[in-house]
Amino acid sequence: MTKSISLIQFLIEAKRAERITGELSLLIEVVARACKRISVATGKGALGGVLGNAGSDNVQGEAQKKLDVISNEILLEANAWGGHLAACASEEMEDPQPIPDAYPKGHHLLLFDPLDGSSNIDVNVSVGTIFSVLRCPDGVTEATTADFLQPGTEQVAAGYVVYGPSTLLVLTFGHGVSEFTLDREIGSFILTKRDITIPADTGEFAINMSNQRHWEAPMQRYVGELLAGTEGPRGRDFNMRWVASMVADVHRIITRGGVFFYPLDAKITGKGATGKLRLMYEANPMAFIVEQAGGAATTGRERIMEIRPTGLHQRVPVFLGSKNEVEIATRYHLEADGTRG
Ligand code: P6P
Repeated sequence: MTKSISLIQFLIEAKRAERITGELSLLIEVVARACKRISVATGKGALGGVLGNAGSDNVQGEAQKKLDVISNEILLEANAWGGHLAACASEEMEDPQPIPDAYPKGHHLLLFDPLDGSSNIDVNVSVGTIFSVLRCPDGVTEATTADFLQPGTEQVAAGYVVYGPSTLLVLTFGHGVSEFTLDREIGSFILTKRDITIPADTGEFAINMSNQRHWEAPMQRYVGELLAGTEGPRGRDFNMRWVASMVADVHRIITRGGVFFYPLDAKITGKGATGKLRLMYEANPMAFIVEQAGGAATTGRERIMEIRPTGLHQRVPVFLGSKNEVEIATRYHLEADGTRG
């Protein structure tokens, strides 16, 4: 039987190989430990008295689930005292939270969606935590929102934990993508896949079809061709999946390929918004992971990781997954804009 490698051993080896710093390896270990606690909380369901709404709204005016608030608190408390962070930012908090003065500050900024897909909690569908790590600008001890507004190419690590039939951590720090499975008997994340790659082609797409009548013309064209199957220009049939939990949909793509879309639509632009999903703690970390696995991630018009952020909770369209499909859908949008021959 091959010797199992725990997350902490994997991180120590990466530090020894100078692929990450000691501070970053501590940060990742602390986040993973916090996610073990979130896994326990979500796993209790009704027995834990943690289902339903918290009675408050997040910064986007969305009703917060009790587990949104609990998960956010778990991540903040776990990261407060280790000396690896200057500040945290979260979907659940309007402004960044600095590390308390009682504790030493580190050189990293941590952003997270503590419980993405939480609308699925009450119907027992997989949810997850998404996190992104940036360097705190040199000389900054009291990080402000402006210090977080770095493009996705500046990320030094990104990951997600999916709380499904098993609890899985998928992680990159720019040297490929690895998957760890939580062994509940020993309480450790154990390496179960390394150097994950996404096939360039796929026969499976993920999109919320109920928005079809609101999509832009190039999105109508692209999805119409997939639905036309063997009788259409693509000459093959496609399958569709939509969990409505980004972490679960992205993990399926990381595992077997596929392409995920949350495009602009008239409902979104009608509200004056620039997308549904958040750039800093959903799109950027997922884009980093997908690109490190050989996939692609655009807004339909530009590479997600090259966007220069203008706001901590900025929203963007997301096209990500199997490279060749992302490129076709993106090309249709650029052709429609007249910016690509
Ligand atoms: P819709 C969950 O609320 C989320 O932010 C993502 O996890 C998910 O992909 C998307 O929204 C689902 O949106 O409009 O299908 O409910």
